[in-house]
Amino acid sequence: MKKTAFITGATSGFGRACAEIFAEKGWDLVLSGRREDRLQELQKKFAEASVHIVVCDVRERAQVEAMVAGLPDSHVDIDLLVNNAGLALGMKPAQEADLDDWEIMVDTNIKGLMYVTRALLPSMVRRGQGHIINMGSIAGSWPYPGGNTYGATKAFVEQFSNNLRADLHGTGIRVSNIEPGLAESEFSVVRFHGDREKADAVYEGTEPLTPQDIAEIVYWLTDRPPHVNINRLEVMPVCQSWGPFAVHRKNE
Ligand code: NDP
Ligand code: 8X3
Repeated sequence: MKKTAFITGATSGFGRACAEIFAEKGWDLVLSGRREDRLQELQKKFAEASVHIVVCDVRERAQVEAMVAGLPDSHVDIDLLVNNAGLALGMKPAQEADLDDWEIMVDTNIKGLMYVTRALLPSMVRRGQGHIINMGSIAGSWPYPGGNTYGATKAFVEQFSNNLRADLHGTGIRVSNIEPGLAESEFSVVRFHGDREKADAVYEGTEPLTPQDIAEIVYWLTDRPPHVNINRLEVMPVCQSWGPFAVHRKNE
């Protein structure tokens, strides 16, 4: 039976890699993002698959509602939602950070994810099937200097995922939260407002996760037997682990 995946943030990084893997596996796709040229390019690239593209800024509730209300009959039954659209902006300490950056992260990573989920859930519940895979982050569990609001938005994603599972008890719908660590995509270029040198420095001398690594995990989650729900899955590259607690000393 044909299945349909709805992927937000499909124009780059993890979302794009997910689109590739699900197209290869023969799924139909709904791909969304703000950059229309990239969505069109993907639609051409996956000519073999049935791909519906929608330009949508997930921060805009009316746009999200229109996107879901406007799904064509061929793509209306969504088996998988990959709530992936998201971003980090800035790495300054809280006392210096730009409040506009904070608001954009809250509007995208929290409110956008809420809007898309709320719009798609009723039809999943009606059909008694579906899987929501949210893109959390290690930053949702582990604090680091400059992580402030970004980490807090991903902590929301983790707890929202758990609470969705509680609400969806008995419906047959699965919910998973993936929590990746260091991964190379456009993430750091966006985080540093287009400063490619700073972005490249994040990955210098490392072997980070790739979007393909994450897409394979997303596919694997969907490919578990229907009675199996992976609640959360944290993944880091081998080159990444934890540091000691920071202790400020009087002579510093
Ligand atoms: P990219 O910057 O490569 O991709 C981000 C995607 O999100 C783009 O397709 C972008 O599309 C979309 N997006 C951003 N803002 C909006 C918006 N307002 N409306 C609609 N779409 C939007 O980064 P990644 O692929 O790395 O990130 C994907 C997710 O993974 C994010 O949620 C991120 O927080 C998370 N993550 C990333 C990690 C990393 O190290 N890379 C690690 C852990 C989690 P467009 O600009 O076209 O709208
Ligand atoms: C992205 C991972 O460690 O840069 O979510 O916050 S990290």
